[in-house]
Amino acid sequence: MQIRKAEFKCSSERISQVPKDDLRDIAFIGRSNVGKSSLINMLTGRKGLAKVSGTPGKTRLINHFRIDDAWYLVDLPGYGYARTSKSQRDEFSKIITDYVLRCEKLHMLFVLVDSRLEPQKIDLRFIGMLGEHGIPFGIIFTKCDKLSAAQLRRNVERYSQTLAEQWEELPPMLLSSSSNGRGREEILDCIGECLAEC
Ligand SMILES: Nc1nc2c(ncn2[C@@H]2O[C@H](COP(=O)(O)OP(=O)(O)OP(=O)(O)O)[C@@H](O)[C@H]2O)c(=O)[nH]1
Ligand SMILES: [Mg+2]
Repeated sequence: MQIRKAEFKCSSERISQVPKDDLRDIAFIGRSNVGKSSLINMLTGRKGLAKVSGTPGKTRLINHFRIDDAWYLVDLPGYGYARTSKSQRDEFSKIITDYVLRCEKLHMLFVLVDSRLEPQKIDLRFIGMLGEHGIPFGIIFTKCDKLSAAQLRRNVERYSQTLAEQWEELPPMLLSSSSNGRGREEILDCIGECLAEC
């Protein structure tokens, strides 16, 4: 799939403010600083479309980007940033859980994980919550430019093994680098397939 047109639509503080049309959302979530906003810029080929920062917690709202007048890419705030998670009970902020569990526009959620790290408990808890609620999701490994091919293979394998302890069927798993464009075609094709499903 190709992206021809990408435009910022709106930022929402709560799900009652998201666009009211019937275009579907493909959303990115993950720990603060994992590279959600960077990936949106890489996929759309528009460097400054989503705000990127080296400081975690940059994206605070639900940001809708309208793609080819046909669907939305959605940039969500990160989780796991110390200042926003007071206790385990509310480690995922209300804006995130409301959107992910209640927003009917959400068609597919990609959980972004840092390819350099072993499976992080907070990501596994988040993925567990998706499973409990039957939310369709895939996993995108970010910052793959920072690892050797062998390290990357090892880390992805370890992730698959960890998920296989809980899941009979593994979700789609894709590799990416916003620095060198790796994974662009595969991710867009995966999104295209998701959108082709009703
Ligand atoms: N080397 C490398 N750096 C990356 C990649 N993706 C993101 N970064 C860097 O990681 C930092 C965080 O990127 P963001 O895209 O702002 O991360 P985010 O997940 O949107 O962060 P929050 O909005 O704070 O939750 C920035 O300094 C990016 O330049 C990547 O694929 N490779
Ligand atoms: Mg961001």
